[in-house]
Amino acid sequence: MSQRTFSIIKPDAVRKGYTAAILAEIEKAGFKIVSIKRMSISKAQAEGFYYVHAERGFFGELTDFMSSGPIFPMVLEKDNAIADFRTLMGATNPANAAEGTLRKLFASSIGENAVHGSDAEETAAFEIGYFFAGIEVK
Ligand code: RTP
Ligand code: MG
Repeated sequence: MSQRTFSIIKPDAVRKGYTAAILAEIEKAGFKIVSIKRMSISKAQAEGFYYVHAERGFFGELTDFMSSGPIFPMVLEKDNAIADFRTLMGATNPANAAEGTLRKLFASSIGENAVHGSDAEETAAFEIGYFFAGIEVK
């Protein structure tokens, strides 16, 4: 059944000029790009997005990084989009990511790992609503 997920091209990948190459892989894998924009977020906005990780040791580093430069948040659609995008993205640490995955191709470290993808239906709904107004994702 058709499903939506939320993704971000993170600041490291944007800085390195990988945006178009990542979007090409996403489309090649069968995802429809429903909505996308370029923006920068503040540290407080990054903290709100990653609030589930607030108690983790890497939270400061993660939110500094996510607010360090432009990002491309986007909404993607396909059958089984949430799980299939996690597969396309690869393991959190690119050293463990499978061949052909976005993190294997474009990420450099566990902290600077090129892309985000929602991990469940509830998080996808929260994350889409965090970045996009309803009228942008019709
Ligand atoms: P994401 O939420 O960004 O899609 O990544 P994920 O599900 O694969 O990983 P998650 O456990 O949700 O962690 C969120 C992001 O925090 C950074 N991280 N750093 N230094 C560390 O040990 C560490 N662990 C996680 C990563 O950038 C990860 O994507
Ligand atoms: Mg996550």
